[in-house]
Amino acid sequence: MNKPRDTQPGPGRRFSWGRHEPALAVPRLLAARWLWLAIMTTIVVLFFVHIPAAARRHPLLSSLGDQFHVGMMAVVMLLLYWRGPLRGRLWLSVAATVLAGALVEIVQPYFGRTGQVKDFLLDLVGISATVGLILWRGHHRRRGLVLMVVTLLSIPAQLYRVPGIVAGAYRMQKTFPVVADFENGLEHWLWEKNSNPNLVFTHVPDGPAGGPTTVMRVSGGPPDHWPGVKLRHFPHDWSGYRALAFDVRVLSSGTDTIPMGIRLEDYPGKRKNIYARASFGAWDKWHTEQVELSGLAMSDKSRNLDTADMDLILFYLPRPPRTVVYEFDNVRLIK
Ligand SMILES: [Ca+2]
Repeated sequence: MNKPRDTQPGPGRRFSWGRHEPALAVPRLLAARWLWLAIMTTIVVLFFVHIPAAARRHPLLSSLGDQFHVGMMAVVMLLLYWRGPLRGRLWLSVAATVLAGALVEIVQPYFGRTGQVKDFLLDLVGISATVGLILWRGHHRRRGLVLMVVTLLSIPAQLYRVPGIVAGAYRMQKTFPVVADFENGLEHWLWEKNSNPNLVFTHVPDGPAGGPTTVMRVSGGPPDHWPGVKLRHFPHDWSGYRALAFDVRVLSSGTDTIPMGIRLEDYPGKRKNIYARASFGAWDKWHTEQVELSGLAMSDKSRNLDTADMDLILFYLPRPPRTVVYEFDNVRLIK
């Protein structure tokens, strides 16, 4: 019979490098150097591999995907703190992990991924939570627990929209090629503000067909340059359709035509920050606008919009001189 083993990891005599003992006990498993290397390598690879189209188009995975940064950077931070030249040195481990997180975002575009400040901020959430854990469990400082809890609370704040987005995206798959008619509360979760407009979904007695219906009402004005609304999580393949159509009107006393814009992004253009753009006008009566999709050139003129791999629709007011209130209804693709 084996003697019962101490489940607490002992002081790190088995490690040869570094005089500093991690205050947070090293899991026994990590005594195996190959495992440390394997976990670290896996994480590095995950930051740079191409995300399969099925995953990035999946409403749940694409919404949760960013949050992987939190967990992965927390693990990187722990690995650096537990083993290697920074072993036991909390603040040097923090500095190295922050630097690594920044480098990942800088290098990612060369691997066909998108470097984003948002991802780096999520890295900081993971690192900060880990610092809290080490201060709390390792150094027995209660403020470590506070730091960890407060940091982790920012995650539900980012995730509260996810169930609505997932439900809305699944519903849109059924109504497609109608992208939005605003008649079901679920699709309201899918629209996001661009710049800082006021956005409501409201019932009007005089919709595009003359009768009552629910529409999306947006108001934006100075000092915002591109106040508008954007939509993701729709079915990505528009290649069978000729145009994107929508009903639009402006709520104002005048009869001026208000210049408006639509920006369409395909997935391949994201990392180069290129997109297709079209202009249209709106006035105080409902009318149907159609944006022809074929031959719509990207902003750098390198190619046309890839309608088989669409990622984003953005309606906006280009540098409005005053506040404008406008309404949309029946956003749909037509053949
Ligand atoms: Ca409607």
